[in-house]
Amino acid sequence: MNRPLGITVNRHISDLQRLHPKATGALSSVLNELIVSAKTISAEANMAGLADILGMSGKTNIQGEKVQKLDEYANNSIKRRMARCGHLCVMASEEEEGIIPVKPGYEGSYTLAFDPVDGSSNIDVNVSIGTIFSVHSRLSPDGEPGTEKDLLQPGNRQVAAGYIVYGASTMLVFTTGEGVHGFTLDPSVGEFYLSHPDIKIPEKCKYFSVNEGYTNYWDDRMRRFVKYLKEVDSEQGRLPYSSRYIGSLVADFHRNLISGGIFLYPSDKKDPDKPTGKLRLLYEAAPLAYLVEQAGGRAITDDGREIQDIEPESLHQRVPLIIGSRKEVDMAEKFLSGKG
Ligand code: P6P
Repeated sequence: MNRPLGITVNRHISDLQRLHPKATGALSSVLNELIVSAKTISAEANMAGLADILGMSGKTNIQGEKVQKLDEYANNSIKRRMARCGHLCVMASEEEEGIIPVKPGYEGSYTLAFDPVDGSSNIDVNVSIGTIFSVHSRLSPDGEPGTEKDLLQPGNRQVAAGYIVYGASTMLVFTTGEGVHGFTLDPSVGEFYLSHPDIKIPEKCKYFSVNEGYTNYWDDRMRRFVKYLKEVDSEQGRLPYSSRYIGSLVADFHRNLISGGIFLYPSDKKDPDKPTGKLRLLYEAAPLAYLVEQAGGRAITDDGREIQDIEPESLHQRVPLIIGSRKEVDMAEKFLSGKG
């Protein structure tokens, strides 16, 4: 069969690098190594449901090998591969409390923060899950191990960010500041091909995504905004927005990015330990905020701060997140500032 001459993600990355004559290729190498991990995680994700059937339940499989839960597998896969890529100085993972050093002697000029498998509770019910990553340039001197300070940088200083969504197909979506581009994995050849060049989030917002089960825990202004989204506005001839909430951040974000939508995970009073909501700044909100802004959207907290401007204070800091089509995020800001 004559396959169309698709643009592979490696070709796309080298085209991006050509835009920067002074580029050393280090960032390209970080991205290319991450892509290898994405392919292995995709293969495992497709097998995750079979673990029990294939006698791989429990902690050891029939070969006596330790069977890892998918998020543990994904974390180890990314951590081990990236520690040796030679272009990172330090990493942070949703799965690890502290900073993750790179292999001594392999220190490079970038940092990597990642959520290896976001939404892992959805694996057992076969709902799409995702890996999210964020790259910054180091602040500390080259040649030394990186520090936590290298990781605690605001989203507006990211040099790359993206996610892989493991769904009906596996897609990689990322930005290096020159727009957002989507690639679909052809598992038969193990290549990601450019399938969604220069993604722009539609101005026409079709969906709103929020867990309405927590309505009683929200601030009243948030309740009023979500009520507004569900109302018919005969003056403006507006019908209600459609509600879509998968409970898997990458899947919800990806649908809204492609079709137009707003996702909200606001502060709530359901868990006194998580007053500012459940989602993390460093490796969830900030990378998705960089992507959505590159695609023409917006990302704020529920007290009107731009996600990208927040100076992180800790690796696993949580933030409220309102992200998606710009007009609806602007509208949310109006309601939340009491003007809606
Ligand atoms: P809730 C998955 O556990 C996750 O971290 C995100 O992927 C998702 O958006 C959110 O939590 C769902 O949380 O409280 O609505 O179940």
